[in-house]
Amino acid sequence: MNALAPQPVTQDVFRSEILRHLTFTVGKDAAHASVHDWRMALSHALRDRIVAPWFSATRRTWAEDRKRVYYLSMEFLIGRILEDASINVGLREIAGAALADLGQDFASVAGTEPDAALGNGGLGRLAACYMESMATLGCPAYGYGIRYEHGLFRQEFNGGHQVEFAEDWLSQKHPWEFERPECAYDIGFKGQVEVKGGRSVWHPGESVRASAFDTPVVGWAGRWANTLRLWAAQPTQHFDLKRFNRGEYTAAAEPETLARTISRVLYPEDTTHEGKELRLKQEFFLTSAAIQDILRRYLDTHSDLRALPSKVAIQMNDTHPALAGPELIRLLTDAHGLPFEEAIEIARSCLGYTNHTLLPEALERWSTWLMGNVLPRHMQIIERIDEDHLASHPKRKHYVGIVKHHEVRMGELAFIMSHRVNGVSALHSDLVKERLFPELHALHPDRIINQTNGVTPRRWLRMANPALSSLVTNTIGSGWEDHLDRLRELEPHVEDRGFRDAFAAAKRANKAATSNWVAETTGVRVDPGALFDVQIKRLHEYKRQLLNILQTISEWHEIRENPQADFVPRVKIFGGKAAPGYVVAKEIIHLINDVAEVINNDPAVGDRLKVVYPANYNVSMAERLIPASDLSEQISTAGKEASGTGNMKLALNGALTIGTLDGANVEIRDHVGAENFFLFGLTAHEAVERRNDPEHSRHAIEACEALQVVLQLLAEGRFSPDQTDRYLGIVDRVWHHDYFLVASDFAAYRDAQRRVDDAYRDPDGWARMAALNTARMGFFSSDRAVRGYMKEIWKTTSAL
Ligand code: 26V
Repeated sequence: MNALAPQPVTQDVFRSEILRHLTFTVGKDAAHASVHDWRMALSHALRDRIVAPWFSATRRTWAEDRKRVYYLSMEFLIGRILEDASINVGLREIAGAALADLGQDFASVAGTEPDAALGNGGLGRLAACYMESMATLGCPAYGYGIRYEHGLFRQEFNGGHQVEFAEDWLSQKHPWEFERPECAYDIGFKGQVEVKGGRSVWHPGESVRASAFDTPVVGWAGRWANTLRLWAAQPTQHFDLKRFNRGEYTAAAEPETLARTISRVLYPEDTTHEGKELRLKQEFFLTSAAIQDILRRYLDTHSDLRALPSKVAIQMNDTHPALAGPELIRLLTDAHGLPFEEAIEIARSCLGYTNHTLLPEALERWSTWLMGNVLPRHMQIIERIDEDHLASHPKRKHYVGIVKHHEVRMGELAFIMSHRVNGVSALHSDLVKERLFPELHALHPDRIINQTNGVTPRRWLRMANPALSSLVTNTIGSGWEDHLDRLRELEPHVEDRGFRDAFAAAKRANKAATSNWVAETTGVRVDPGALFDVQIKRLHEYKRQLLNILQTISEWHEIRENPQADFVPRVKIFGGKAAPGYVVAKEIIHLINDVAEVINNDPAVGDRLKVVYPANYNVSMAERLIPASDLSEQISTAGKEASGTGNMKLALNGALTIGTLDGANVEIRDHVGAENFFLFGLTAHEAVERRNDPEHSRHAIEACEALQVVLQLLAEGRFSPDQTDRYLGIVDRVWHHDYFLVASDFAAYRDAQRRVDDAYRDPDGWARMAALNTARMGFFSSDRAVRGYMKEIWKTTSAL
């Protein structure tokens, strides 16, 4: 028997394991342990249970010499780990009971865990879902990222303004990671390139050490576990004792401070590229450490680098790790002596690139000056890749290529260096072909494919929504957690009144709990019977939180104009952060808070309309709000949201969508049925056409009296009595600079909200539609998405 295989766990066994860790790992006596101590003890007891599947998975991968997937991402937006891990190893109930035995409450203990917020939004959370699905599917994989000391900033509101504070998740010990000081690589920057005996030798002018920290990621039922390897930057030079002894204390610590800057903080911009040297260094730091680690592991048991693609698949999560191509070529040629032409083919066969955005301001472009200065050898290789591509495609248009106008375009680099490029929803992948890379697509018609995003049902249904999960299990049995298509079996039950009532009751219970939470966190009392209308996502003009708040103002005005009319009570819930430098987004946050202040304190409105905006939206807040949502706001300007994944989580949890034909909304609507989805607005092609009319907003405003009223109220300062001109800028933008077509879609949005009200007036009809959403969302499991990547991009199979 395997000595490492742990005893089968009973409540008593697990209880004593918690106590053992409390004593020997935490060093505390039960009588004096704090909630934090209990969390550490519980986490270690659980971690022990993950080590066995982790070791056996790793051993099998070695023994069977399996192809491994390497997921390179600057962001992993994990959230809390404890409860999710306990569910996946099947110990959630036992852990709860064992803790109760010890006088502790599982939710209170788990609730003290800080979110691992190593990401901004969609792209980072997708990486976390895919890690969990790769583990569930038994796909041997490593995630590679950066161990930021400070994750995404903490948001507070002060007088309605967003204020940012440094996030500090590592101020407490992180119990899930294993430090691997023996696994470290030097990462060079700057310096010169010398040609010696026909080979290029790069002599970096600076270097830092990338040191590994491993976190196991366990899949459903504990059948498999992979590694998330995060790199921390450390100085290569040792502490300068001579300077210290001379009394130069700060100077002695300088190299250390400098090196650590690289993994100090996550960049909080998720849509605007700034050509900052530190960001480029972070990207190369991650990429070089990962590629060195991948080659080291391969060469441990193989010697022929030509066969690398049979054992290695590298996925680039957007262009942030796009230096993977040049870095792999550099190591294959400069360090291992392969000819350039072979190196480029090997690299391309290993690499895949996922595009997550079409927004021009988000596309990474580095000046050739900065690239040449920070990474001189890579700049040469990039130029060579570009020349090689032009030579193979002599008809390539003069404006196509990687290096243009003294800039390196990372999208083109990633495209040319990958054997597959994928978009993240059907519509987005079409737009990647049509709008982003039309010429490269013509030259490589089979390269761009689609892999529609997905979300993990373990975290986003089973864990976040125990009420609905129990109903599902009681109705169709267990097993849906890793076969989400089985939710279809709910459909016949939807015709059953008892099932619909139970479905509505689960939603109602979640709303009641969330009402209490809203009162505690915002001070606003909301009616759990009201329609919970939820828009939770990063603040961005294209996501059109502005459209939502303008419609809210319109609704408020109507209630005041027709106090006797029969309004459907609503709670408008907003959540999300703005990039600290994004002035317009911050103005919209201020507006939402100002509008909330007026509406929530208007006695003429009462419980018919409330607006709440709890600060510091993060993964944990999403887990709280999504199960309590009735209406999911997915109202981006068509053509701008690559996919969305919050839209999937909400629909899966029985929220109906009000949305445009954008990103994955299109496919969600196809799956749940057009009659169970509130569609409105211009299509992606209509939006482009609409902008050809230079007066599009004026025309839209003149045609819509309700919008005129709203803009008038704003201009009068009705929501900013202390500063009546505060929102003139917003009013002016809607009139004259409305690139995101808020005015053009306003009337249609308002009509759609009317249809929502009408539908909500029939509670049973609403429950039917909501239940059909849950029943038909199985396609959007990240297991399906990862299977797609395995088959179409990584060419790998499950080890299970
Ligand atoms: C972009 C940039 C631009 C350069 C500066 C740093 C930085 C950091 C992150 C990003 C990523 C933005 C792209 C992104 O998050 N896209 C979202 O990806 C989701 C997953 O595919 C998708 O559902 C969302 O629609 C898409 O906006």
